Amino acid sequence: MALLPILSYPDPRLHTVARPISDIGEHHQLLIQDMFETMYESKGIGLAATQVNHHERLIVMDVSEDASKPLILINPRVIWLSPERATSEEGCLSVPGFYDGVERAKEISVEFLNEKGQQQSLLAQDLLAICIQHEMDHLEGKVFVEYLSFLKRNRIKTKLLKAQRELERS
Ligand code: QAP
Ligand code: CO
Repeated sequence: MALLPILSYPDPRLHTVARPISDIGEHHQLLIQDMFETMYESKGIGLAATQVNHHERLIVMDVSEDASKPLILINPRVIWLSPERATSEEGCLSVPGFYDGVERAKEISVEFLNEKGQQQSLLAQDLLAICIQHEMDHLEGKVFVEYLSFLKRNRIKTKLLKAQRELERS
């Protein structure tokens, strides 16, 4: 097991479109374990492979309070989005310390493969539905700050770049 470095916005690699996984191999099982360890250690509820600079269509998440409901989504596909939408406060392990409201579908139905390569489907609501949409955006190279105004996004970009420069100097 290992903690993986997480790419921080505005790293251009976060805008990579991930490729589908055609064969789930041993290295994917290792990557999944490392992604869970990294996510739990950082107190996250979702992590896309993109965020650890691995550009395949793989997401790990766990929206439970006690790290008891790990969920692995490989090659997820949206089947249905509810017309009903809601705004909720989002954050991102790649945008540490910043949170803002994003409007998304309240419910989502997705199809995906689990870690054994078995086809699964899931109808999700509320936080899980939001998290799936947020993480699927990462696989398309999209970060939640792209839904915010130019002004807000630039403020976040500048602050994160400054924080990263200060880390490099120390
Ligand atoms: C995406 O985000 C999400 O800034 C997952 O300092 C977030 O796990 C979906 C985190 C909210 C739906 C609602 C962020 C941890 C974790 C931070 C995360 C931080 C420490 C974010
Ligand atoms: Co994120």
